Amino acid sequence: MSIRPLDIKRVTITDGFWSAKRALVRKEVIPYQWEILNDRIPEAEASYCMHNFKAAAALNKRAVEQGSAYEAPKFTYRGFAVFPETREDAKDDEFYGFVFQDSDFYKWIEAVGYTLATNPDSLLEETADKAIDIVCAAQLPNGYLDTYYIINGMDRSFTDLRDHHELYCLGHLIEGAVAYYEATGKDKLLNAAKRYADYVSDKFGTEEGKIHGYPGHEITEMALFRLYDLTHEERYRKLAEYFIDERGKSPNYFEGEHPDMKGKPDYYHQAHMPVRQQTEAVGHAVRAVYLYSGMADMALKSGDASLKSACQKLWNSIVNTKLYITGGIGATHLGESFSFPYDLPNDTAYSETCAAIGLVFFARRMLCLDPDSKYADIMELALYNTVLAGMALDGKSFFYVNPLEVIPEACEKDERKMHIKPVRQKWFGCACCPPNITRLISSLGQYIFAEDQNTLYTNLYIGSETVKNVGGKNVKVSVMSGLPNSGNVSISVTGAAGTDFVLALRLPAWTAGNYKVTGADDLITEIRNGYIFCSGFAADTCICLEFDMTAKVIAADEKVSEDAGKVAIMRGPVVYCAEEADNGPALREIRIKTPVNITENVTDEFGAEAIKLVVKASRVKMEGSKIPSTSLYKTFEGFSSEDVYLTLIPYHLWANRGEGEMSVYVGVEW
Ligand code: FUB
Ligand code: ZN
Repeated sequence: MSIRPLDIKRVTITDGFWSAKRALVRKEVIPYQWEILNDRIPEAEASYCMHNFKAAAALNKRAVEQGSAYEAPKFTYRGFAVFPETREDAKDDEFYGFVFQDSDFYKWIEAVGYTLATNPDSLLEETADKAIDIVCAAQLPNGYLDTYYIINGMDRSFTDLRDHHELYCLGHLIEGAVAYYEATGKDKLLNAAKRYADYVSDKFGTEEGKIHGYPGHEITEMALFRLYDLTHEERYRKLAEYFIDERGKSPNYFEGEHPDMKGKPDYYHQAHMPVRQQTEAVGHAVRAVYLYSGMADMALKSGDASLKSACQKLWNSIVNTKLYITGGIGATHLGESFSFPYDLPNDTAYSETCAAIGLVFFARRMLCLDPDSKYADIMELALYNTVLAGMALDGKSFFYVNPLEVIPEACEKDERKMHIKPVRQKWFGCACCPPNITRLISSLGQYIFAEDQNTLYTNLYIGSETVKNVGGKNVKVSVMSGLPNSGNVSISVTGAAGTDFVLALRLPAWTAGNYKVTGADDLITEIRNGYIFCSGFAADTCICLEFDMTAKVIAADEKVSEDAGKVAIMRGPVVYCAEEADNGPALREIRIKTPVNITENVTDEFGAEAIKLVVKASRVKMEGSKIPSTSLYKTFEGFSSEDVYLTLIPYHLWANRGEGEMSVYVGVEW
């Protein structure tokens, strides 16, 4: 049995918390990112994204004026990422940025699509249409569209699938084009995406004479399934399946391009073995969860049990051994990768924002493949913590890396921590994360509910409304939610009387079974797979759920050595952290007193109502004599301790009050 997400046009979000975030994305983030893509924010790193499309379009145009198809120069390798000294040094006809710079526009237009789907805006649409004209003008007559090779030389196109992201850019182009088409009905970008996908489908496959490779950075797989869903054109589904089935075959395709890889298992690209045999999440974390999302899509469409089983094992590998409490994944900056099981360092954590977003994609697909609330729990965890932490409250600066412990001086001076920024950045040369957050928040409507023929699943308790047709009758469901501050949720169901409508209400794992349901007495209820299934609606009904939001003290598994002797605090799905702004420096000295007594304080310090937590703690110092008195070491003679109150704030709000120490895990008194 499987379920499916709802089209975002069917979901109206009315939520207090999320509506404000979505309005921010619409009014501030999307316009800001458009300025960035056009290099019009001098104090932010330059993007060159639109510059590249314009450069490629100009080359194309010139060729047409000369009556010939554009012939790219012979390929010159200029580097994986090339930036001019200054913006003024940028040449009109050169490519700048990372090889995958095109994808930043594709993510942006995807976010614009979702936004227009729910909030029509003629000015934004006009800007987007003009941008699409530029992008389409860059496409070669044969359908190829990747400005890196169009500008630098087509003769090397598809010769470095491992690193050069042409198929990744196709994936993002498809995602953006489909979202824009579904919102506006305009198919110019969609046709460009289809033409590029057709070009790729002619070139790749198992047949003789075709390239037997697959994307070095996954996403194309899930994007092609999406294109198939829209167009029902078999070749897109086949190409996606081919990419998934081909990965990991021996010899590794990438060895042909990079002979130094011979004989080395290719964990980084998840190409170390065929995907159905993979059981441990390994390699580059974003690549991994994008692949697993594509695999789950394929399992959903094909009913392939071995693929479903691989997805479940990979899911378990992540959730049971490689997941930060914040919903972040990818512990090490070395290769932006998963580390070995239980290796979850706090102060060198990578936990890329894109990886948490990819985990949300994977979770939603797993939920559809294997309807169980455990997937929604993780989706919610990633959303309320790492994903939200990725963006500042004003929507104009971002985290790429999401550590769980920060000492600002260490980020500057310790080479092992230089990937960590103690404050959000206005943009990045490699800017994968900011527009990824934008597209996720603007598509939130896809994550709240899911359905099968008669059942509507509520997966995230986000205030919203939808209508489901059951046996020809429209059933309206409205959710009002106090999350993340309060656990009170009410769900009104109208029009269900006399239908076979079933409402499946998720029971979040964080309640640990402490919840109350009222208003469902006249219904037939059954608890299964982490949901209460309510049926037998005889009249309009309002069901109230009261989820226990008492803050909980959480300890990591003993195998996580980094967290030994420490605890973290969660309230509902929200993870808390201590900041220097509330507690002063040297957070390492603080020990929470047991039994832990937590007080909640409402604050509006962060622009909207939030809950701060306060716990009794002590600042513990080791006492002893130093000889000489300046010595780094002393003879240990015992502890001195001072009673303090430790204040904690939601992790997603950290670093909005300037630079300072932060820690999710805090020592606890034994
Ligand atoms: O390679 C494209 C994107 O850039 C990846 O997903 C991120 O991890 C960053 O490396
Ligand atoms: Zn990223």
